[in-house]
Amino acid sequence: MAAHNPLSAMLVEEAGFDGIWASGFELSAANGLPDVSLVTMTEHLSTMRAMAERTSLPIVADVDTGYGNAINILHTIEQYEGAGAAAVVIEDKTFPKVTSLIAGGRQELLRIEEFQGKIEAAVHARKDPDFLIIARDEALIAGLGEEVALARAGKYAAAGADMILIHSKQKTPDEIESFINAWDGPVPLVIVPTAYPQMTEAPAIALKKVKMLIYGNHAIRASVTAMQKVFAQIINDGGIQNVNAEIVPVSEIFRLQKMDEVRANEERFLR
Ligand code: SPV
Ligand code: MG
Repeated sequence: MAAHNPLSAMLVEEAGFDGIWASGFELSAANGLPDVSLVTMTEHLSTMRAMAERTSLPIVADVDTGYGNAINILHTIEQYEGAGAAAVVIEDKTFPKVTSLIAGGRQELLRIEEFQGKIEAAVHARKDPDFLIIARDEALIAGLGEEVALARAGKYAAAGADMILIHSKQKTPDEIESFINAWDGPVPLVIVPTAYPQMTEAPAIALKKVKMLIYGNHAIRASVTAMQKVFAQIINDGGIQNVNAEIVPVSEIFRLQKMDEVRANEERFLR
């Protein structure tokens, strides 16, 4: 499940998900910005590190295009692995990228050889062999068709990617199902079913080759829904007298902040 700050990451963990997606889209939106390579590596990395400090779940870091070329990737991997990520997803777009789900987006892909070099650099740079390098194939997003998507995915696996994230913005699962069925490469697949939510976990797993589903933006969308609703009610009511039923009590925030520990520590250490 996506998260954009430590609190949302903590809620992901409490809800029972088994991993956190440190989403570039969510962090961009949380900063009031479009997801077009405006958030810097420093900003994303520090958010990711703060999430890792507050949760114990594995974090899959969305590093967009990797913040540069293969040389920059060497540094990116060192930094993200050092900050506690369990995996990175690197996408095969040119920098600056354009968010994938936008209709009519300008989607330019990197030369295959150059992206292979980036994946090879990422594999070379990791210290722990369990740190996953996930190559993100945007050929379907760019409208290049299944044949190109399969060819690119095969080359990325050959370059050493541990998994292939195949993204689609079709409103039905047909395109992704067809890719999954045609994929006979040596590594498993990751999907992001935002545009085709009919593809739930059971049918995705039944297709055998999918080993990870990413819910890409549901934390930020849930937050926006909640804030829009409650803010409108306060404006309409001319006060906060009716919203308590709609929102958690302050005590719930204290619980998440671990104020009980602060109390205990006060008793123990403050003299
Ligand atoms: C993100 O959440 O930042 C993603 C997924 O990369 S998507 O926005 O669907 O491209
Ligand atoms: Mg992203």
